[in-house]
Amino acid sequence: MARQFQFDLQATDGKARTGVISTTRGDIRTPAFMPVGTAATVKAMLPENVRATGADILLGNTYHLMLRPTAERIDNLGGLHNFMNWERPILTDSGGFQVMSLTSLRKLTEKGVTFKSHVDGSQHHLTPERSMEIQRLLGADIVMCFDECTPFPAEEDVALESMRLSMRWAQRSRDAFGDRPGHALFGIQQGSVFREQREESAENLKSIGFDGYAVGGLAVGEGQEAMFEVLDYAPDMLPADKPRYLMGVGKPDDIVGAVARGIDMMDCVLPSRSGRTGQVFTRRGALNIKNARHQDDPRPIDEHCTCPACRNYSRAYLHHVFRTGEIISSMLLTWHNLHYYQELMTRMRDAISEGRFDQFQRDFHTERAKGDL
Ligand code: PRF
Ligand code: ZN
Repeated sequence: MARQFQFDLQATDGKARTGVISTTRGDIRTPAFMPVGTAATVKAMLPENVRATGADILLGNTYHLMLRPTAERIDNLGGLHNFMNWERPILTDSGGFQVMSLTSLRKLTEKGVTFKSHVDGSQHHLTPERSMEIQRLLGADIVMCFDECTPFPAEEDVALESMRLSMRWAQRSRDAFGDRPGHALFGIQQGSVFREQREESAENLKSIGFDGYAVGGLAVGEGQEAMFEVLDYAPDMLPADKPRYLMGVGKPDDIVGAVARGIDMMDCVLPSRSGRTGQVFTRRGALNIKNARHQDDPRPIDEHCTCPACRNYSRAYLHHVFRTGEIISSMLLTWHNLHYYQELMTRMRDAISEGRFDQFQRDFHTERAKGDL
């Protein structure tokens, strides 16, 4: 019988890798970008349109869904895939990161976290065991360990304690997850910007054994230079034959730099959230459609882009619907941004397959440096 979760590396170029993760719900081409569907929707997009941009997998959130509409309700309605009408793979984050970034009143102990809902102030608990249960009820194909994302900056001894807590929670996550054919569990490396701590964390996770390994605790305010410094060694500490996932990253140049350093998967709210604030990404860098300089411009955002926003609408129109607060503005700009991100991933996968990733990187930076047309 074919394995139900499998990662096949197809080519490497320097540290950059391309391959395919096979799951029971379909293949994930890597390097992969996962659009964020926090509340069981990628905001402003129909699932079939998200697929049309080239996405193979979505990210969902334990934290949001446990509060509303609750994991038990989604389970009773046939699981998250059925509930949101997305039949392809879903990865769910485990909740701790969102608890720490979205709630004000919370208490962290060895057992887990207690917090007040940002929705209605009600009290809730999350532990590694409960997070595994919620992610099982949701029906996630890829389940993330329950961890603590160490805040930045952190003193070395504080970061060490935090990382070791995450490693004890990783073991409890593994034990609670059990054996679930067709479902994968990923460990999450922590250790802040400290190399020895990243090493200890990686060794710990490898001895527990996971289907994939995430690099957590980055993109938390340290800046790109410090993040790349960690990515110069952290991915190499993780097994080469398993997917490596950089959580919550990032801008297009962060993604290119992460792939160059051996990362296979990423997620970020940036393309979808920016779509709703008027920021759009192009090969020539980012621009904001609300800027008055677009109001008479008959050209598309990017004449080379094949997304519906660029094929059918002018910058002037997109500026107008953004300024007037029309719903179609969020739809079109989100579509363009997700299309841009997925096309970037395709271009990287092709460049790695063809052994020209260095040239791709040079061209990527040269184009951006030219600025908007
Ligand atoms: N842990 C988890 N989710 C995350 C992170 C993490 O460290 C990050 C860090 N950028 C984003 N999302 N569980
Ligand atoms: Zn476009």
